[in-house]
Amino acid sequence: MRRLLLTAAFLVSAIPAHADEYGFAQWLYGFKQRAAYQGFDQSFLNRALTGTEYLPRVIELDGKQPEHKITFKQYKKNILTDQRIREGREKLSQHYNILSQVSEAYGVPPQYIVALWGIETNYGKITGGFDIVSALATLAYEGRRAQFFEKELVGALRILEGGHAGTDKLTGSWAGAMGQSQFMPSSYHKYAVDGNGDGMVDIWNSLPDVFASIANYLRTEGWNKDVRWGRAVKVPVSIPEAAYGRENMRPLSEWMRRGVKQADGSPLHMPSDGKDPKAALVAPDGIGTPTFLVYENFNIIMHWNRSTYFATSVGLLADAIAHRPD
Ligand SMILES: [Ca+2]
Repeated sequence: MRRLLLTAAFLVSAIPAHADEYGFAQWLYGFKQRAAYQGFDQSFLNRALTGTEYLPRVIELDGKQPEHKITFKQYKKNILTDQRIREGREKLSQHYNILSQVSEAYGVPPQYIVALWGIETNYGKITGGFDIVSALATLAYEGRRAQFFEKELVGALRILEGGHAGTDKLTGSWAGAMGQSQFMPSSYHKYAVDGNGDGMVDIWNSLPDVFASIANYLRTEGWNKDVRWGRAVKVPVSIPEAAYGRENMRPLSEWMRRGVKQADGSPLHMPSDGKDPKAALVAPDGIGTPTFLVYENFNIIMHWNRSTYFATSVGLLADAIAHRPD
C-alpha cells in the first residue's frame, strides 16, 4: 500500500500542473525524434534541449492583437527621436574605424548599418531576454505557424551545434529574433558573418560581427552603394494617385520631367555616374502628406522588414546620422 501511494505521488508530481506544459513535454519528445531523424546527434539534442520550457508569456505576446494602426507621422515621431539621432551620431564616430572597414568590404555606407542597429535594438541595448530555443519551441508547439517556427528551431539548434556563436545560450525576442541585429536563425545562417576574424559569429556581443552581418545582409540582397535609399520630395498635383506606389518604378529622369522636386523645391539631380536609376513615389500617410522618391535600396530595407514605415525611418535616420539633408 505504501509503495502504491509513493508511485501515485510520483506520477502526480511528474505531471506538470498546466495542461499546456504537459502537451508541450509530449511535443518536445516528438520534436527530439524528428530532429534526430534530421541528423542531430542524440547526446547533443539532450544537452541542447535540457531546460527547454513552455513559455506562457510568448503565447500571450503572440496572441496580442496588433495595436490600433498608427500613422507614419506618429511612428516617425516615436522612432526618429532626437535621442536616437544623437546617439547614432555618437556611435558612428565612436566606432568609425570598424564601420568604415566594414563599409569598404561590403559596399554599404556606415550610416545605414548604424540606423538598422539603432532601430532594431536601440544600438544593442534592447535585444530581448528570451531563451530562443524555448521561445521557438513554444511557438512551434502552439501551432499557429508550427512549420515556420519548427524550422527556425532547427536553425537555432544548428547554430548551437556548430559551436561558433560565441555563446551557448541564444537569447532574443519572444518571436525568435536574435542578438543586436535581431536575426531569426534562418537569417543568421544566411547573412551573419565573422567580422573580427576570431572564428565566432557572435551577433550578441561582438560589434564587428554585428556590423559586418548587417552589411552582409544588405549586400547579399543587392545594395547599391552609389545610390541612396530615397529622399523626401515635392510632387506636383498633376501626378495622379495611380502613379504612386512602390510597384510603380520609373526612371528618375521621368520623375524629373514630370516635375518632382526635392522637398525644399530645388531640382533633383541625375547621379554623376550617368545612370538613370529606377525610383518610385511612396506616401505612407497618403497623397498630400510627406512623400518620398525611393530607389531599389528601399526595397532591400523592405526585405529586412516588410513595412514602409520601417524602411522610410531607416533611410531618414541614416541621413540624420550622416548629417545628410533629406
Ligand atoms: Ca567574430
